[in-house]
Amino acid sequence: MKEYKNFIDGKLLPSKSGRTFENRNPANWDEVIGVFPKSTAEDVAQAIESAKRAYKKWRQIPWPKRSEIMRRVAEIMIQKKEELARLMTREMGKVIKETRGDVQEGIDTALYASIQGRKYFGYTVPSELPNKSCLTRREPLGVWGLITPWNFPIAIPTWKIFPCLLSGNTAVIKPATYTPASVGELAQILQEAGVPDGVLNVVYGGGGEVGEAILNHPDIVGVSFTGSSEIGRRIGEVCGKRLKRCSLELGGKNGLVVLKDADLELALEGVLWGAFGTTGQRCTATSRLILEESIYDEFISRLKERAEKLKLGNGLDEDVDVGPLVSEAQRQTVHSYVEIGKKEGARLLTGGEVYKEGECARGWFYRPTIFVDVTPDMRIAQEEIFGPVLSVLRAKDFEEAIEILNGTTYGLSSSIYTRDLNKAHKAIELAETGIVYINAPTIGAECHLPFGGMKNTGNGHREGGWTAYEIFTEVKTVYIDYSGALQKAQIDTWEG
Ligand code: UN1
Repeated sequence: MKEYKNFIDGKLLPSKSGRTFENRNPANWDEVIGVFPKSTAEDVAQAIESAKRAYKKWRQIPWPKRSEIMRRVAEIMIQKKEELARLMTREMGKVIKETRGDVQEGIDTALYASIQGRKYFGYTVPSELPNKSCLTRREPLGVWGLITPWNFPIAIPTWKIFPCLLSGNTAVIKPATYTPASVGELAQILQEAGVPDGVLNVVYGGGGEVGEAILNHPDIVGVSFTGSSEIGRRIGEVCGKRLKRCSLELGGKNGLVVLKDADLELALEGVLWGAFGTTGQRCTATSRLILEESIYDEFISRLKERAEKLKLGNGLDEDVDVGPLVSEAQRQTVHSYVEIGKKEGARLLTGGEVYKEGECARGWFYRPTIFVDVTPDMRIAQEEIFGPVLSVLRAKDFEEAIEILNGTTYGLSSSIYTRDLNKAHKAIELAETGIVYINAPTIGAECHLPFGGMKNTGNGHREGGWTAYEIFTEVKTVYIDYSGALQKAQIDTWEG
């Protein structure tokens, strides 16, 4: 068990409150991973103060130089990949193959940042007046608040930290209380790679105290948040009132459509991975399966058989397919949705219960669960469950499938399995989601492409790729007049 401290101005400091909290292994609740400071508004203010001081110098370091530091971050992460993955499996529960992928996503994001600094282009634009040039450049904003979730303990923090810092901002990050260790280790890697003191600060604790303190602090210029729509609304409200920039990455109720002409075996594998990978705890998880009527019975019987073969257990075991849920509370939420589904009249095809065989009795395991005969108005077809629960709906044809697909308040990811090129293209056009997959499940976003959703999934920003840099920079428009005379736009003409 390791004792972690806040990371402020390059130093490891206890919380001024003297209070701490534990982080435990969801696969074996007896195992304590680490002890963390329970920070207060005072700790947050100190972290913001240090980020504010560091900003003055950091923003003036040329982008390509900041990029070099990001390359070193990637190199250290490559060396520590296995160590970080194992720690992540212990603190979060997902299986080791996936935590290796999570770290890899962080490495890829650092490598992307390492080239972005040399190619983050502005525009040069002709002027309407002679002897005058016009251009745009992108500038950092100042000190950011980054608030991250527990389901991708390294990847999502890196989606925010790396573009934020590369752009010349400084930051205070509050990782989720279920997975604080991954960000704690990441901060040490950044320091080792040469990120100057105060550029990244880490404070630990709950949203009510630490999150609110970050959000409400007048020196925070923007907040980037990934988590629930409920908290997202609260953050948006405060940022709106205070005119702070705000990027929100919220829930999903992602649908996967299988049309009758699809490769059913391929679709089956996609559904299992999309619905039960990460124990269903992804914002992009496949939580609705929409089947065209004529394949419905065959597909669900094959799906049941395959889902029941998935092996549950401690994610450090390479043969395990599905790890535990992150916490007891999460397991209770999942189970309460199972009760809701039953009451609503959906038919439980498999699962629907806690799994406690052998060593799993010490963890928060839940059987992969499938409800069939779900109708679009049911709560299990509308609300984000964030667990291994799949709702299967029936569609009479392509048109109805798309209507069901779009019939939720969320709009993150969608997927269509078909061999019909025309239908695939029509689905791409009609899907009301920020991400669309053809013949692949709703998960599997790559770090160099925009990531985010429509409708209640967010507020229009996109993380990932070049678009993440739009979140963390302001456009500055520059006019350079080299005529030596006063020229009046819209009034003077080129004839003089
Ligand atoms: C999330 O769903 O919470 O697309 C993030 C994926 C990952 C990131 C998912 N690369 O599945």
